[in-house]
Amino acid sequence: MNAFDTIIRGGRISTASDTFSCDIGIRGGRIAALGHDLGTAPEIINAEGKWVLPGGIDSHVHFSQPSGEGIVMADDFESGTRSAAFGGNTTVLPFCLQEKGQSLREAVKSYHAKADGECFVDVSFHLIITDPTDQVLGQELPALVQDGYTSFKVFMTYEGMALSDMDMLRVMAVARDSRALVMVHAENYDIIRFLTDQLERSGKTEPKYHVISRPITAEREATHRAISLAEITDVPLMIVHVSNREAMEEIRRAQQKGLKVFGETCPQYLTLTENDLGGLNMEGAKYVCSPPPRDLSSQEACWEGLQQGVFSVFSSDHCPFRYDDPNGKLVPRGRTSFRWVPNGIPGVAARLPILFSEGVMKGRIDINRFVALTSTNHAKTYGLYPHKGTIAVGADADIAIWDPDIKQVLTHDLLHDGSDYTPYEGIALTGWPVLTMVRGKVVVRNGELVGQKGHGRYLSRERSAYA
Ligand code: DUC
Ligand code: ZN
Ligand code: ZN
Repeated sequence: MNAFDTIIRGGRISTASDTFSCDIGIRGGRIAALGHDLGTAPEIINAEGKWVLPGGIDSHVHFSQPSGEGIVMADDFESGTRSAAFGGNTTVLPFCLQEKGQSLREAVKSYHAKADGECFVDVSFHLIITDPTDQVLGQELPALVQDGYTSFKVFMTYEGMALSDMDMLRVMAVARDSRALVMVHAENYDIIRFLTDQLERSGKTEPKYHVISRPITAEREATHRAISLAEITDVPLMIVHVSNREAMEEIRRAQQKGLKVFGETCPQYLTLTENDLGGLNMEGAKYVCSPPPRDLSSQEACWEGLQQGVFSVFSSDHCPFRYDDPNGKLVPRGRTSFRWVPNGIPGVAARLPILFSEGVMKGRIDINRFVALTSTNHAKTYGLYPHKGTIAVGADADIAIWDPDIKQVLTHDLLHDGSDYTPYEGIALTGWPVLTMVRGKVVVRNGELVGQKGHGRYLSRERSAYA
């Protein structure tokens, strides 16, 4: 009998802390040995000349999320996790949205029904709290944290989703008491409403005005306020999808004070600008997301945040809608005002190749920081480490093999999602994930889907390493 089911031979392995060359012996879906001369196995994967990295963990994606009347999200759990695998990811953390009036348990049940048997990679849910009733805060939330739903997101903006400061404090206090982590969408709701009304009154309704309606000031103020509320309640806080320097500096200041405040940025804030929303007709709708892309100096600030550790995670915020579709970006109401254009862009498969090429290959970050930002820190922050997020004996064999010599222009057909475009079309990339393995099973090999739907499992999570 062979000691291993699979051996990955001859690759250069990088983790968040080290780089070394050795073979990987895999047995029963886990890494069983790292070394040389591991013998033979039924499956030998030749990784010579390739980089062998922990599979990507994308801790910020949206699949099958209700998005308003007449709007359909472009990815369900099947297409979303398939696309994730093509982009070198082995685990994703989608959101489970509580609808107003819905019990959290019901919401969780309905998301499990959407995901069960559909996934190509492993998944685990964050909860979105929109209706923090006494029942939700007093009973459901603590019980769900106990059951492994150990992080939740709250919104400071959006009709029907925005929480008051009082409700944020109440949610945060429950998170602290049950040792959960709170994620915040930080934009000032009233500033956005005020500016949107003003823009509409003066006929400024095209997608490009979306950016004007959500200025950096609105994001900076809400970031500061969310941090203050977390300081008062003594809870670990993740500010998600940070787009600019002023918000980044708020997070840095909190970290320097010793607060458990973390930051996330995303590919759109490194590669897109407000000018992308200015396309003719409705083309700009392809780039409508919140917070919006800013300018080149904001991109520089986001790179600085990644380089200096102010941002510990780099996620896609994959929130996909089809473009040429009346149930997507071209919903009829959206032509009357940017207010109604579905908010969000796809990116689950593009995230890693963009950071690999723009970050590692261009010398902005080293490969160890790449692994930390795209895998290890997600696992630590969201209670999946050390089963996930590293290459070590005993860890799940969740591995992406990268060919650093592949050069190609990013096109939508490489991404295999349910949308009909990518906002990153035309970016010239160096490096590409040529194999994605989830718990020892190859899911994508050389651009071919070889994994089985249903191999992806639901992961109940431990507490955050920071809670
Ligand atoms: N927030 C997200 O996290 N994703 C898409 C839209 C939004 O506002
Ligand atoms: Zn958000
Ligand atoms: Zn999001």
